[in-house]
Amino acid sequence: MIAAYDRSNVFARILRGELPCKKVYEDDFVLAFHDIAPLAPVHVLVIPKGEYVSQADFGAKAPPEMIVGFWRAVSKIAHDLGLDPEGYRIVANHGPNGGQLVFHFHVHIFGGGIMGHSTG
Ligand code: IU
Repeated sequence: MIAAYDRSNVFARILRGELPCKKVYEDDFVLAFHDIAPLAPVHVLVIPKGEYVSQADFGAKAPPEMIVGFWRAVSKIAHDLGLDPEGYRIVANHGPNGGQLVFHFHVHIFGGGIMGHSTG
């Protein structure tokens, strides 16, 4: 069961500047920062600047310019991190069964090594 957006979630607090992060990139649409517990040599989280619980919520409710801006930023960040030539993985966990722990939509960028094919 995915609850309504909770403004006290940790990524909302990072967006409001109430908690620190190791920032990688920011523009009008997104904030990107290093994951606090990296699962790959490069593990960056990209979050939209808006109140979206999950990828489904984001797709359903975000204005088209936000959706385009978000995904272009994901590509730019991966490129700027130098991940393009060898490749990388993007993951969005949706809901409890998907392993989502923080209920502010985010994409994981994993890179810097060969990713396995396990679903975890
Ligand atoms: P998930 O897709 O919701 O499971 O991913 C949440 C991620 O947020 C996970 O990889 C955590 O290590 C990460 N994270 C973080 O970077 N900073 C925090 O303060 C917290 C979680 I709480």
